[in-house]
Amino acid sequence: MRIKNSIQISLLIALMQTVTLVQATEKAYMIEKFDNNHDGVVTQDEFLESAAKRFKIMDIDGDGAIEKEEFLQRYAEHSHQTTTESPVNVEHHVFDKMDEDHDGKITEDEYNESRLKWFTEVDKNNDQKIELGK
Ligand SMILES: [Ca+2]
Ligand SMILES: [Ca+2]
Ligand SMILES: [Ca+2]
Repeated sequence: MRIKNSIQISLLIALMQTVTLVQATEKAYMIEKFDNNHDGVVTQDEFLESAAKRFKIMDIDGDGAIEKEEFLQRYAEHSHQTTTESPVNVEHHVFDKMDEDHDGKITEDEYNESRLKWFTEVDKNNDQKIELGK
């Protein structure tokens, strides 16, 4: 009984450590990508500004929405340039998450909303800033 409990506890601790690690990595990623003025902090303004720019880049045919083909094409180009460690099929998952009404395209509203949601999730202390160690 005692042994079983301690195994459960160590599993729980391992799980919590993983979650913390994921959050720290996510913050580092956001700071690397969105800290436009390189002061080590990503403000909500900086983040949304980058999001708007990114939306225009992703919308290859300029019709105001990111179709899945556009998304996958840009994603492939991007991940080819920066990293080869991207988990398989993560781009499909990301697209589906952003395409809230599931009509196969991400409108600018859907894009901004999902970006803002992401920012709010990472911004745990709700000061509209993302910085490491907080
Ligand atoms: Ca900054
Ligand atoms: Ca488009
Ligand atoms: Ca949609």
